[in-house]
Amino acid sequence: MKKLVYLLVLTSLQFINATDDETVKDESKLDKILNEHDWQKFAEYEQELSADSEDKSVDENSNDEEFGSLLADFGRNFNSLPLLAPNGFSCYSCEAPNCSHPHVCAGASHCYTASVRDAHGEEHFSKGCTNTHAFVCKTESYDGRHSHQKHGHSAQYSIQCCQGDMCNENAEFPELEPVPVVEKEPVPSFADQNGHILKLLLAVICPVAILGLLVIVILMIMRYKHNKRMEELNQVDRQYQEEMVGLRAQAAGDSTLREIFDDSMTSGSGSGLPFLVQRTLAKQISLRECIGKGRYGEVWRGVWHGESIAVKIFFSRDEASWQRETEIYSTTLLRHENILGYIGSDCTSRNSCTQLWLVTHYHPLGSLYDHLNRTALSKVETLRILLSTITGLVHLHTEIFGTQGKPAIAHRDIKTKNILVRADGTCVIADFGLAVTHTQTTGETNIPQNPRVGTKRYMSPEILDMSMNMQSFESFRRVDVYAFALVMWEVTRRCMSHEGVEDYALPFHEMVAPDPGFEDMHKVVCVDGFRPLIEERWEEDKVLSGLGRLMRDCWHENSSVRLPALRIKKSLMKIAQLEPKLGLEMSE
Ligand code: C9U
Repeated sequence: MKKLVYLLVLTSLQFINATDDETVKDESKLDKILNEHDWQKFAEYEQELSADSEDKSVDENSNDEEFGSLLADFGRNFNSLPLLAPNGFSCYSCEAPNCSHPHVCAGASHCYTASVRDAHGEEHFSKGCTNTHAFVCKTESYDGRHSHQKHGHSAQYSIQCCQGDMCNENAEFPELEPVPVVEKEPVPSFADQNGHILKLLLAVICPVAILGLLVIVILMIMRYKHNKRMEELNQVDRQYQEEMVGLRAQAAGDSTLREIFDDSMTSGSGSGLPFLVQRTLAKQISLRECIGKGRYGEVWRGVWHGESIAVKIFFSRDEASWQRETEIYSTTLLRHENILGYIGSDCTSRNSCTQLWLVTHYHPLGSLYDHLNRTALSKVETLRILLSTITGLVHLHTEIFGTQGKPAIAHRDIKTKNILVRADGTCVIADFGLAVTHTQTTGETNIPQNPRVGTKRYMSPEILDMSMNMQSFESFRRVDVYAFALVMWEVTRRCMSHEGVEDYALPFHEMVAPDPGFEDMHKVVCVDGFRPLIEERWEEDKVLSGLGRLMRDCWHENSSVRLPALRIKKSLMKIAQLEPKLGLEMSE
């Protein structure tokens, strides 16, 4: 009997397994039981199955179709097992495969007569007792039309039950239908499964690999471009340096700044360090604190050979300014006490970013703008600032002939933020990123290609109304003079007299916003013709009134009426003579 039920269960579960992936593990379990012919395990398995079926019948939502009609029968009928004979029936019992050795079994709820054709086509006939009526008797016969998921063929069976002592004794074995032709359901082969995995991997790996490759290519292109740009910049740098006569390679090693500068002053026509020293400048400098930030980039105080230096780090978008400033400092004799002292330029690559450095002397008092905001000035201090600044401007504007000469240079961005205050109260002019040069002998005016323009607040009327003659170098000088007049106004406001002093203010502070546009400035300066206010207090003071008159002559609407820098310097010296304390100190 057990063997029969076992065969039935097996064939049933083969079907279930063929339709439900989750039960695949049960199938292998049963396969194992089958192969081992272990009846003990089978009994346990039968119990397990009964329990499972009970669970499923409790679940109202269980989908019978999913489990096949067979399981539906199992589930529903288990709960309603009829207990007809309290002591059970006696049945005729004979074992599969050919119902040999008949005997009598007892205590059955039903007697059964069964025919089974197993998955290999072998027929088994048996009779016997059963108490799992629902499991055995109410099971529909199975025609084996569904193929086994693994083997590709299935078993058939038919079973008849009866109730009554020995009711199955003369019962015929139920006939099984002929073996159906079943289409073998394709079982994916190992190679097919591998193919799927391969396809999946390819679908994931390929895009990732392509993306990675693309990123690498882009990075390589960027790196190539960056290196090329660096090479170009180095080329520009080298070009300037090659123009220096008698260039001498010198190690920065143990020399002090002064020794190096003294040497570089006598070694060529440019200012700053010898080229080879400049190449390693950035590596030798330790940046200490950021002392300025702006559209141009940043300014840092650094330490080089134990001395403070200023480092201007340009944004790479303002490369033109770095290039121009380096060019101006390198090719012209710009070493002057009122021009910011140049040490060198370096372009380095940090984290694949081009860093453009301009290294100069460091002035602890900062810019004139900072200084004026901080302190009110005595007349001596005022005149010292103005005289030293105009002296720097005269030097710039003047062409010097000869081997130690220099072209005339117009600054184009004179303002208090571009003037630095030395410890002795004199000033130096900085920022030559926009400078224009002119050489009389060739008549050539060199205007750099630079998208940057001067500071709008300090723009002269002829720039604002675009009437400036760019062909004439003199026009550029006059633009500087106009801007210097505004600087004079800012400084003079901070000069104390008996009547007091004004707070620091930027020119046109009452008329335009903090960052005025070109149109705003044009309206104020050209259309309305405004100029900064000459304070009444100034009229009461000889020096201040003199300065007032001078600035008026310098910001004249008609640029040709404006005084040349040398004339301004002379006028300032005349004013300085009114100040006895200063008269003696001022030379030249
Ligand atoms: C920000 C304008 N600027 C200042 C300096 C430069 N630009 C510069 C120009 N070309 C090449 C290199 C640098 C500059 N600054 C100093 N000294 C300095 C010291 C203190 C300050 C600013 C500048 N402070 C700013 C306000 N906060 C306190 C510190 N020396 C040389 C050049």
